[in-house]
Amino acid sequence: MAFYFSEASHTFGEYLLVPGYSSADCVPANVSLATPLVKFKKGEKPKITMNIPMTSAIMQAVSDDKMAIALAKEGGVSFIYGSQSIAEEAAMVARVKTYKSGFVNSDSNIKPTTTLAEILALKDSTGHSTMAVTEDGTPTGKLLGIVTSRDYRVTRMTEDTKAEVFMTPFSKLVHADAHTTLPEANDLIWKHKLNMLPLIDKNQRLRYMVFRKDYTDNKENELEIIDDKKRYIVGAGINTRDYAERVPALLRAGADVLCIDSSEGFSEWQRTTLQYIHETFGEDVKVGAGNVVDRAGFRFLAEAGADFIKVGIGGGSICITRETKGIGRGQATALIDVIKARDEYYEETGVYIPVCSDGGIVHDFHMTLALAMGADFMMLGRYFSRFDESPTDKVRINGTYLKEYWGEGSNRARNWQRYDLGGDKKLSFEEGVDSYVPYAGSLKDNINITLSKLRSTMCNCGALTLPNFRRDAKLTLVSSTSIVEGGSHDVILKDKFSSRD
Ligand code: RVP
Repeated sequence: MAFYFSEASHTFGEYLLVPGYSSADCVPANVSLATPLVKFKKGEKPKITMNIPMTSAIMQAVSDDKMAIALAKEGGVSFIYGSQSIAEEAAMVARVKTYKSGFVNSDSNIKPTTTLAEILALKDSTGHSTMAVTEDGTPTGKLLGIVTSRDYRVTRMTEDTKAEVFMTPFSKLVHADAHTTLPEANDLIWKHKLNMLPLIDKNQRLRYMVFRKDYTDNKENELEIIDDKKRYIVGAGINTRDYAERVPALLRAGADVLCIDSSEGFSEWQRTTLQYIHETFGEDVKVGAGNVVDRAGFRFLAEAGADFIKVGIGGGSICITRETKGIGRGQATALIDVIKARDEYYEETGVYIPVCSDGGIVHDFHMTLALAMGADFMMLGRYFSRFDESPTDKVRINGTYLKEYWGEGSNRARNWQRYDLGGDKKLSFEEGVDSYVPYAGSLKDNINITLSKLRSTMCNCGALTLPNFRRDAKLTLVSSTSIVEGGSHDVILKDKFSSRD
């Protein structure tokens, strides 16, 4: 006879936290959200610690190099999507690792012969008014001058006027050597009252631009996570088919951590992949695995050598696996079960394997509940897809700005490796949808709000660190009537679009 779990499976929305005692030092400013990304032995430190408990999903619509840089600046880690060629994925990783905060690679470049009409069109498409005039029009060509919107007057000049007529020529530019540090560049910007300082090499070729407007941004990333060479930390998704080629390419590009991206991880393919990577490249190469939804799945991946384990099947916002295949488990119940297994494993072996709650976060408080239930961090798709930094298009429909967001199991992504059960190399049926999400602005602004809610709730529960939060949290299941009581009720809302995030 089949096995039946004694308890129904629940989602985050069915739980609430009951506050605990808060002492006077229990204020949001004292809260640390530091959390391990990869496994470690009792008494030792993990190889990678994040400063916030957030990773961005291994998805085409979520995690590219731009997202990875923005999230690393705030203290979390992106996993670059693996459903692209090995060369393209490695190039994205390399772009994160070579990125220098505050040093911008010029994206608006023109030649001396570029006309005013072309300059105006370029400004419209990039949104940037500062343009480098280089000999060959490339971002690293010989710098001959700069054009900004202060150099031309559209009403007084004909559209065929060439840049060389009105640009600020190189002879009049304040510039600096390519090896200038950020503080030195900022000093020059202040001293000469510049908006932008070009950095050039010994052959006068443009290397970077440092902007005055970025000055505050460069100073504000207290939680950023960097490696020992001061480069941003980045993760990358892999699959259980082409790992022998993909993994070395990603490691060469500088990936700090890998994750097997699969809808269901309790499989021989995951064990083979983990063992191959650890035997070939050593235990120092860190690889997460998943997804699982119960104790048995956790034990299996722990014993196979996973460096962190992801929990969640069918709870993703774009995921239709439960409807299509009838597999999965309520995210909260799955997480609680796996957390018990993690703690048991730690007791037995002295090895702590971080657990990631992947998918199904709808409101900010769901993250707080996942952490209270014991998750070390979350992986989020929909949440990040709404921001400026996600790779997808922003579209305006009926006066509202939306961003596109599609599942890796949708026909659009065609990430068959994620659902691979050893058969044909194709997606036999869809397990994800193609959708829109409301556009929400910048990652930084949104994360700040989310994390301030999290810190505030932790203080209500008397916890200043995540380990203490999960140790002391008191959680209660709520009835459907008390869920109604939890929202505004029995009043007529003035603003029917009030946000509940
Ligand atoms: P969400 O944050 O709820 O949007 O969920 C994101 C998660 O959904 C991903 O991290 C992944 O585990 C899962 N996913 C991605 N694609 C699909 C699909 O097409 N079914 N599911």
